[in-house]
Formats: sequence, C-alpha cells, structure tokens
Amino acid sequence: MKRYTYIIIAILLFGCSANEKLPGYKQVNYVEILPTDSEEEIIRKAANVTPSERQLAWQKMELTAFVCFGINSFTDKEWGDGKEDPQLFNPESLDAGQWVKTCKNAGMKLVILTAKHHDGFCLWPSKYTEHSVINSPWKNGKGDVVQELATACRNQGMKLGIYLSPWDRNSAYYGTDEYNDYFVNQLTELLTNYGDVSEVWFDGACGEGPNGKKQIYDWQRYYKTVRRLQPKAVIAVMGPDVRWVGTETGYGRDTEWSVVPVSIQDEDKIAARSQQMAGTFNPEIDAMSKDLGSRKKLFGSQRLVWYPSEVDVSIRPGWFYHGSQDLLVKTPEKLVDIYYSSVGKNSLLLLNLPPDKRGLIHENDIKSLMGMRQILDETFRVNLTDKARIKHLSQSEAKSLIDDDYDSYWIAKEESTTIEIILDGEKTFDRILLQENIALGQRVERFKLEAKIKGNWEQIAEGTTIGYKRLLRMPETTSDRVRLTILKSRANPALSKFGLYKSPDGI
Ligand code: FUL
Repeated sequence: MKRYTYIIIAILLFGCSANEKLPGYKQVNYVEILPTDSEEEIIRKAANVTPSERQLAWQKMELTAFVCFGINSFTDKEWGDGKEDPQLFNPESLDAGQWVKTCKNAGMKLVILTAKHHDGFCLWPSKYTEHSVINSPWKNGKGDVVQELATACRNQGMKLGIYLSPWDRNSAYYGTDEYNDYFVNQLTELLTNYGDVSEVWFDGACGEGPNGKKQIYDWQRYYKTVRRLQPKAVIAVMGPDVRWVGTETGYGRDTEWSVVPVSIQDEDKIAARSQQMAGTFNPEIDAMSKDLGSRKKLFGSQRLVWYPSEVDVSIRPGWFYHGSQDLLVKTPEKLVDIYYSSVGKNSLLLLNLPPDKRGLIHENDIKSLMGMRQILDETFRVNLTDKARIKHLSQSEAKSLIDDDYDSYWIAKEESTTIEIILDGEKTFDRILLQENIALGQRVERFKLEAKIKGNWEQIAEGTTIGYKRLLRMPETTSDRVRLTILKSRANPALSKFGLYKSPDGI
C-alpha cells in the first residue's frame, strides 16, 4: 500500500490528528520563549511541553515510600551532628522484606532509602569512609542495608530509590573540593552495585560541615553521574526531573501545573541538556510559591519546562522513628485526606514510613497505612461510569474515556467542550476522577461538573487543573446523567479517564 493510503486509513480510523499535535508545534520537554512571541503563541508552546520518558514512568507510580532510617533512629534525633558512635547502630531484627511487603500491600511502587542522612553515617559499607555500618555491631560490621533493600525490592517486584544527603556533618572533606569527589564516589557505589535505581533524591537541607565550612556543590557533576550510571532514574527535589511541592504537610496546590517557567541565565543549565542529553539543569524555582504555572507566570518568562510536583510527608510527626511518637501516627482518615490532596491534585505522594530500632516498620504505622488502603480500595473498586454512554461520542471514544487504560484517551474537537454522560440507571456518587493524557502535555485550566437532578442541571463540582490525576470530593449526589464541561484549556483537552465513585461513609 502507498504511504498516502495508510495516512487516509489512519485519519478515518482515529479522526483528524490535527487536534492532537498542533500543527507547527513539536512536543518537547522544554521550550524557549522568544521576546517576539505573542501570548497565544506562549500558551501554545506551554501546551506542547511534555514529560520525558522517565518523568512519565515516575508519575504513573502515584504512590511511593520513603524509609528514613539511620543513626538518628537510635539517638532519638531528627538531625545528627556527625559525631555519633557507629556502635549505636544495631537493628537486630532488621527485615527489609517486611518494609517492602508493607509498601507493596499499600499500593506503593517504589521505596527510597536514606542511604546517608545529614549525619554522614552510611547504611552501606562505603569504601570511602569509616563512618558506616562497617563499624557497627549489626551483623558484626558485615551488614549492608542498601543491599538488603535492593534484594527485597527485586524479589517483590518493587522499584528502588536512593536518598543521599549532600549535606554531610561528618566528612572531614566537607567544605572543600575533595568533598565533591567523595560525594561522587559514594554516588557511584550506590548507583553501580545495587541494580536498577529509579529515583535519586537530593535533599535541599544544607548547613555547615564539621569544620564550620559550607560546601559548594558540583550539581552538574552529580547529575551527569546519575545520567551516566542510571539513565532511567529521575533526580528529585534538588534535581531537574521532579520538583518539591513546597511543604512537608502532605497537601499540594489546588492548581498544580507540571509546566513551569524557569529563568536560567547560564546556557549550561538548560533543561534540554538534562532531560534529553547529559543532565545539567539546576532548578532555579521558588518551590514554595503559590502560583507556579498560571498564564500570568508564563507570559514574560524565558523558558518553560516539564517539572512535576512530589509531595513528601511522614506518617509520623518526625521523619525518623521516635518511640514517643508511637501514638501520634497519622490516622487512616488523615492519610486518605493527604492522598486526595496530593495524588488527587496532580502530584506524586512520597509517604515516609520510618523503621524503628528493631529495624521494622512499627505495627501502628502498618495499621494506619492498611486502613488508608482499605478506604481507597472500597472507594475506587466500582467505577459508576463503567456502563455509561456518552452523548455525541462514538462507542470507542467513550470507551477510551471510561476504561482503565491510561494510554487510551479521548481528544475533544474544541478547546472548551461539554460532554453528557448517561449512566446505566440512577447512581449515587461523591467522588470524581479525571485524568489528562500528559504524554500530550497538560492542557485543562478550568472545568465543572453538573448533574441532572429532578429535571434540572445543577453544578456539583468545579476545578482548575487536572494534569495526570484530579480527584474531587463532593456531597453525595444521586442522578442518572452528568455533564462535564471544560471551560478553559491551553489546547484541545485529551482526557484519559473520567470516573464517578462512592466513598464509604464520606471518608
Ligand atoms: C528534609 C530533611 O532535613 C529531613 O531530615 C528529611 O530527610 C526530609 C525528607 O527532608 O529536608
């Protein structure tokens, strides 16, 4: 068959693709804004900024775990000063298999371990320091926590992440050029000896070293090391792929844009190099700002980049285990609230489960976590739009909007659009799920939902951004017809999923 015939068949089968890939616009991970660009042009460019492969895979995990563990777990501190005696580290019942099983049962996909926290104590036998498990009584100095976690993850089909604190209050090199060598050597050990690593977490917390000096970090060298050794890993927080949401409360923004402006003076730091080539973009962004990606922010900016948000929060008040906090573990209801406010607001949730002195995740933490899982499972088990018809959409278009396949999506013919969903009889619901296909970018700016109640259309929910996932909670509604209107969008909305659900007892 001739090429044209294929194209014509493709158009007949899938509709005109002009809506999808806007003519003249390439989908890119970052884009330059020219001084001559009109506002319309800038919006078009923003709508065509898309995640890199590693960012997309990361976003799809939704729920991940932090395991903050180390010398602090034995000294009852949050930040050690680097002078702790390694002899204190002795988690006699350490079972990384229990950590991974707990996380897996809760629906998490990846576990990030604090291989070295600010105190400089290494949970693996690094060749480059004595301040590590080698000098602890645990397994007579022959243990390796990173290895145990890597093996448990591999055995249970979970992904591994590494937290390596740039701030080191123990190393004598800290504050000198040698420290950058020391750090890269440690990073190299961690990214070479333990198989696949999917996320590398560089903390922003930073203070003085043991000699009172501050370190000038060679970020570009750190990023290049990660890209070279683990090209599929995202670099989080003090890195180019994943942005800190800006709080440690578990609550993300109502309006969360994954496309944000970055003002970068130095050509060396352009995101393109980071995402598409070697890796040298240093995020110069105010993560705590209320508005990061509105139209107002885009206009007048220099470059736009895909830089999605991660919400990190601990299941307890502290990041490390403290016996005094055993009764202060967040309740299942609180964790569910956090889930709606993070995963449900276009972020990924990184929930910390700190093992105790035994080296186990505490029973109270497991109970709360599984309580959360049970509520979420009960809520999202039945999608009430499952057997729905959608007015004006073909059966296959409707299916791609309702089914669970994220990669199948419906693309609207116009930027603002309304669809009417005819349910399979009257249903009672109080939760809405919406997903954009972010492989095509983040587009929707404002939407509303109405239900037909006693013959009249009544607004039951509204929102701004959708992004990868948007969950909305609302009072119980009973109806057989709902109407979704996309009020404003940066390009034709491409929706992967629309679902209606009923929570147990409004939780
Ligand atoms: C913060 C650190 O200072 C905490 O100790 C913890 O590691 C948390 C994940 O990040 O910046």
